[in-house]
Amino acid sequence: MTKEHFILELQRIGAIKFGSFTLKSGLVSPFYFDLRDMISFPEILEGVADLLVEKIKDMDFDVITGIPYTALPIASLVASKLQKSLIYMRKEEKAYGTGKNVIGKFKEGAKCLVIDDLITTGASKIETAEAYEKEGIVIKDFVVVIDRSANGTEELAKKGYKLHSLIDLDEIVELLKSKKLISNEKVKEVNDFTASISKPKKKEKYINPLTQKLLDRIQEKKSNLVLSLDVTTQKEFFDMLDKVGDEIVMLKTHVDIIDDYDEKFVPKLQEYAARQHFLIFEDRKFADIGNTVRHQFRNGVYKIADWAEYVTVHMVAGELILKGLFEGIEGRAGFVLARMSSQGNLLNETYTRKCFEAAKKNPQWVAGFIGHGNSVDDIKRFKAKFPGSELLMMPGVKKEAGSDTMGQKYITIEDAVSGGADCIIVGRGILQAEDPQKEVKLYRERAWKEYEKFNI
Ligand code: 5BU
Repeated sequence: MTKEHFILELQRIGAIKFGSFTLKSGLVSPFYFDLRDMISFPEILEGVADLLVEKIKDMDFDVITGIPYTALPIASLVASKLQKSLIYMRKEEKAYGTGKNVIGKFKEGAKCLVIDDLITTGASKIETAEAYEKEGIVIKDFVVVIDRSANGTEELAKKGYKLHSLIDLDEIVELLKSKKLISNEKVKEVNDFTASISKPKKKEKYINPLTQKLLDRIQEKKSNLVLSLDVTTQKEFFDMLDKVGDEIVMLKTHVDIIDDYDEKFVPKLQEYAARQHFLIFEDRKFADIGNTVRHQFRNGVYKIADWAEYVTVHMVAGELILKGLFEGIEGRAGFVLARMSSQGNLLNETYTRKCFEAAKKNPQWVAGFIGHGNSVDDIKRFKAKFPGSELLMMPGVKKEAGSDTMGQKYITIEDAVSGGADCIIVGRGILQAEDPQKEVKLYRERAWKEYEKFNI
């Protein structure tokens, strides 16, 4: 069956209608699509399955799903034709029995192609993808029979998904117009309607003040380089700062590795920060229950909350860690560890998603995420899922990709920033260089050059 024939058949069986239809949203639409009854017409079902097979046969996926109910029988036929496994997610929450949400067999990390009948706004596609991702399934591509959306492709792309459609509204309208099956007046009504719903809604985006502070400092200093000053004596620490402090936007410390830490350390650090105009980030990686981290942050020898504007936070103990840390104090925020750079780390996709959910609920306490990736695309997909305007802070960066002997993995400066890293975090790449002063300039320039391409 050709595409044209398929469209005409849809019209014949009443799956495509032009007239005046009140939608769930209250809007009155000049067209209406309903593919549910297609299953009762075997030749049409067969036809659409063949067209879909042709469309997707070269795509990269392990399993296929269809969104219940309408697309499930279609996906089933397509999967069978391609000899791929079918899985699906129950539409109703299951509160008893096995508790299994996904029906069918798949491996953790399986790439799943999603088939649906229609796309209108893209919102339900994104929900579906997120539900599958919660189950350890990777979603990249959606295929729909009819794209009736104004900007579904863009909406999905924002979240890192690709939309493929068999036919779109324009094709249907054009064909029916050429066959004199709809009037010019109707065509105009359709065009007016799609134009009216595609107007972007203005929504003020919340920006955490500490996110804004870092963004401002990046612009002021023309640097998105964070130095990870992992040395173990105060002398080494401040000698290095003398050489490199002017080039960096932020200094990352591990205060607890300094052998001769004493009460003079923090005032001296603050004096450098003011003079060399960098922000302070203690990479403490808080991970305990709220009450404990509150003390770890505010009390003890280091009293980190007194001087570190940013700290890293693990989400393993649950999102209330953010309350424990930041409730009641001004001018402090966390970078949530959503992905790590070390080999074999246990932060899987489900965990990463939970980090995003926690940040979405507590935007006032999250300035950004720490993250890493295997490739530019991987980082882009990761960043597209950030819930708000959080920044991506990326460690594990060097001039050349590689690894160390204790599990650290490195990607290049250019890959990090072009993938979407707002700041790169560099330690040994600079600290162990023969001439750190020269090296810090090189890192700064290379990262900034790439940053300007994407952010100015
Ligand atoms: P390096 O010398 O550039 O490898 O140092 C990287 C720093 O970033 C080091 O202080 C780590 O503790 C920190 N880091 C990291 O490397 N990877 C991560 O995923 C996180 C932090 Br979180």
